[in-house]
Amino acid sequence: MKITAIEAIPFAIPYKKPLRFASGEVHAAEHVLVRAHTDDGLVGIAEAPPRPFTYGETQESIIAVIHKVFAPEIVGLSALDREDVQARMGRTVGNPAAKSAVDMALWDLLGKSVDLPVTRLLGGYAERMAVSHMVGFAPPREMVAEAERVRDEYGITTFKVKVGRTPFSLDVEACHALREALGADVELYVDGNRGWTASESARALHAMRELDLTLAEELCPSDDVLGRRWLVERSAIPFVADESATRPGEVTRELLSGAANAISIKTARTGFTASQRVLFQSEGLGVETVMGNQIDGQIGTMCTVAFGAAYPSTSRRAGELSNFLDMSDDLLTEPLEITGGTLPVREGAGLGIAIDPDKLAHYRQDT
Ligand code: MUC
Ligand code: MG
Repeated sequence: MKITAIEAIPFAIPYKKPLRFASGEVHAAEHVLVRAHTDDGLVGIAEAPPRPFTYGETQESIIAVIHKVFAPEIVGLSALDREDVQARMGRTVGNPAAKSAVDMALWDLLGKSVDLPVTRLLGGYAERMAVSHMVGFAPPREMVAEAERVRDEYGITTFKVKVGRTPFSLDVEACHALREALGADVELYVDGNRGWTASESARALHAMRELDLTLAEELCPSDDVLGRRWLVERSAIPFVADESATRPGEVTRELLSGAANAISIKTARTGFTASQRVLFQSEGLGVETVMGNQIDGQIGTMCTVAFGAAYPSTSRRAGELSNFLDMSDDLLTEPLEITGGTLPVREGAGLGIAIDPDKLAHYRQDT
């Protein structure tokens, strides 16, 4: 199982409609397909979605760091040497999506080598994950129409509403409209992507206190250290750290400093190996986790399902697994299907997915 090559292939798939939120907007999935090859002919795959506004990575930087820094360190190791791979990639700071895609491609290889699904190797707890849908910025009527369509078409009943606009009354109005239209039976929570100050966040939460929101995520920046602690102390609902807690050390810092009391786990930025560390550390500290979405395509979504379904605490609440619905197409031979508001794990070896060569030829940008 010696690693012989790591490929990083840029591809671009347009969105049917852009996703807008406080820290940016996405119009196309300009991602990187990572393929790890071994001397026994196996190929492991994963996907890296660059989010420059959150982590500073671009499609170009992901390809460069994989080809120029990580591949030379990793080629020649066994695909089983995952901790050695982690240690070698860990010498380079940052680059979370690039590191994660390499890690998950190696797990896919591992599963394929023993003919078992990755989700079973990780923990094998559940067979499916409930799906939470992310509703981006739009006039309230359009946000309501989108949520109703997704509920009616896919059976999804959990919604994460993007907030963080100025004035905050725009978002308060949208959340009220969603609760009124969708009724009491759906779960609603909010994500501000650091768009508000602590005092705006407090006022917005107060204005939405009747809406039975279950979580508030990154409403204001964690660099506003005292303001954020003040806000979290007063919040009646758990405050989720997402982009402020991108690795185990940051998770400890955010939780112990009182800047958050729940953690978003995104396999796109902590792969499987570091996501396990973040999960076990969160469980040990007694805080809830949510499986988040870095606006992944179907490959990345399958990675989130494989990890989230593997453990009781990550499969307990709905995972953010539906952003791929906004894409006009994808690369898989067998597309993901959300039914009854859930996505099943795949039974096949590794991640249980395969790339359609014609689709890859069509969407890749390096030929
Ligand atoms: C989220 O939860 O914040 C927006 C930026 C990003 O990296 O992920 C999304 C969703
Ligand atoms: Mg978030």
